[in-house]
Amino acid sequence: MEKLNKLAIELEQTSESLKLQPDPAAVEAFRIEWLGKKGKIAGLYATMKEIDAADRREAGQRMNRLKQNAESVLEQLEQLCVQSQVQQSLQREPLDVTLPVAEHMQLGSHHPVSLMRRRVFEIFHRLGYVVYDGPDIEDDFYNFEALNIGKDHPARDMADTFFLRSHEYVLRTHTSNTQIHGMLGRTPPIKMISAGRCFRVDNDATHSPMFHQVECLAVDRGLSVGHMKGLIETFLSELFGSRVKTRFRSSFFPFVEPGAEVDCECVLCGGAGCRVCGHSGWIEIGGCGMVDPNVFEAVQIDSEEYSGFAFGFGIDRMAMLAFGLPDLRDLFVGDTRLLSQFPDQPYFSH
Ligand code: FA5
Repeated sequence: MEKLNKLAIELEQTSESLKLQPDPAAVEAFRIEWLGKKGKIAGLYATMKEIDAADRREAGQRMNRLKQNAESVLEQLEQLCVQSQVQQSLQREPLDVTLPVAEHMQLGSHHPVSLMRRRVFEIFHRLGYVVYDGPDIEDDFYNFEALNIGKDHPARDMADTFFLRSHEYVLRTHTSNTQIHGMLGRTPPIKMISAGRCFRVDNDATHSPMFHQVECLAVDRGLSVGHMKGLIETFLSELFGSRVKTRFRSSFFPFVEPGAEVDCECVLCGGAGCRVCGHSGWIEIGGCGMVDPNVFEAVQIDSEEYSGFAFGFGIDRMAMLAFGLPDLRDLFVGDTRLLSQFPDQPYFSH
């Protein structure tokens, strides 16, 4: 009993002194000295057999209490150590989250192609069109076959294609594949818009091997060329302002009939003719037309009941016009000196 009393006092004193300066090494030493296998508490339990049978019960209870006290002291000391370490590191590395950011920090900016795509989506969203996505890697059916571009069709040469895995898959050559994804398994009315990367073996001031297109498709009863032309003109004047002249040129795409190409006046020369527009005064931005009955057949839509129109425009070309860029490929070099110059609202004033 005397030994128990002495140890209880010693535990209290040790605990007080350790709490004054919590230190992980001293706390570990405390654990070993008091609660370790050969520690003071274990030593105390070993003396149990020497105690008179009459006192054993009380002695056992007091030993258990002492052990519990030692365990709770250990827990407190460990918590104090963590707190003191946090305090010390705060003093060593003061962190003031209210300070303004360093002046030399450069903020990123949106890529001109992203700005253009966002603006196009905004316009079509207001017109009630739904945004669809489509894969960059496409199989023959979606990129060619269902779009009425048969195996031996010369249009496959027109689109100089990057083929994958022995011609089974292609890097999509246009976003018109999303027309097929958008129509298959759906019943009109359909009003969709889709944008993304396209790939062709092309390389000059107005052509890049990787470029972006936006595709629009509307299918319903009674849609006509007039609806298509009205929509394209509304869209382009929303985008570029009513000052920019546009024109439609009759053209051929296997998936539309009739088809046309859409040109905008070259902003770099104001229509006078320059190197970028091939001295024509116009820059082609895309193709359009009424959905061909063969395409409707491939997606099981009745062409007797429904008609539709579609167009696919080059987003990079539109960015080129909006920002007055002389070479479209500059957009993909990754030079931040160029890319950081584009404001969020770059469009011509109305
Ligand atoms: C097509 O790709 C058709 N799928 C468009 C279409 C959709 C027609 C729906 C009818 C109905 P085209 O090959 O003309 O058409 O390309 C359309 C536009 O994509 C071009 O006018 C141009 O703006 C852009 N474009 C095409 N190739 C490149 C390229 N290599 N680099 C940058 N832009 C390109």
